[in-house]
Amino acid sequence: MWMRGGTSKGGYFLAEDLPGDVATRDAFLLDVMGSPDKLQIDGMGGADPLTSKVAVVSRSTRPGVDVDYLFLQVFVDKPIVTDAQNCGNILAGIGPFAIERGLVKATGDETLVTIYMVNTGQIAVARVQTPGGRPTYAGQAHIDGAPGTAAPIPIVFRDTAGSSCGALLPTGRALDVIDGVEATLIDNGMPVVVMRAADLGVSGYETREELEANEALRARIESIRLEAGPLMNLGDVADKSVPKMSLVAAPKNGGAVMTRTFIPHRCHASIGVLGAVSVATACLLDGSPAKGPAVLPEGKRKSLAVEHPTGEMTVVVDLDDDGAVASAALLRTARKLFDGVVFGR
Ligand code: NQM
Repeated sequence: MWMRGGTSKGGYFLAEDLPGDVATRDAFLLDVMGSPDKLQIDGMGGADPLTSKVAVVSRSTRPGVDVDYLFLQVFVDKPIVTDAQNCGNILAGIGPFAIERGLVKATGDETLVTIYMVNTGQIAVARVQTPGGRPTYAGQAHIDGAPGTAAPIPIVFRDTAGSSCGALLPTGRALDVIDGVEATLIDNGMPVVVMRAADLGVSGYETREELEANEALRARIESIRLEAGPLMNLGDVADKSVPKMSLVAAPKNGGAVMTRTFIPHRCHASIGVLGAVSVATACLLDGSPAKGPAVLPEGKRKSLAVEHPTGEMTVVVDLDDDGAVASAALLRTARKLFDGVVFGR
């Protein structure tokens, strides 16, 4: 099934429909997407990392969990399929897909789907609209970065700290300096290097296209990323899609912080879901370069609008008694686009 999940798009497969052997599976998925090729002309991919994504879904055997979701990023211009990151946008389609495929039974007008995210070993709970026992995609919820409105799919994340890096702050500090640039190396669901845009010679309010055309900036960001990878317990990240690189500035539209995020080579048209959770968490940390520009509300439950090139994504965080983020929630939508048979070579 092809679906839009949040502000991403990709192929959703039942695990049993894909080759069990990983090398054979990955070769098939490269063919399906048409990679490696900048245009992905010979496949289904949309010539952008945001539209070259795959979800592999199966019934879960874990207690209290409905389905297991493995996310695979298929590189556009390299023959790489990686499970080294999670994706909270593609996650938005998992609940409806699982119900459509009969892995989960609808339980009334709304159905809670508990999802184990295989990449990072964490749980997300999605609330899917199921009037008459079937998922509906029509509704009134709007998310920035996707046109129009659709049925709301609120998602709650628990235990996202240290998803891939083993700790929220893998270096043990909220502030590191790499190549003279102050950064927070953080993982609250997604490994992200958070830096002030101004420290990299840009405002943080540029368009995606302007930033992507800035070769010097991209080279500097990549060199910082390659140094940050091992510091974040990610090893050599030359061929990985993590860590993401987020440049922050003061909010412009009444939100908490402005962002421009490289994922890691293209600049995101908006921001990833778990990427936004990680950036929002950095804004709350004393010592982080993100805290200065951020505008933070009071209280133990904080609604943090993470501004991005096409609007904002609101992350609702609940703090524990120590002021640490205990859980995060946000709103996504998804849409079934196509259901059928896709071919390899
Ligand atoms: O951070 C893009 C996206 C993502 C990832 C990326 C995501 C997340 O927008 O949870 O959703 O950062 O590669 O789909």
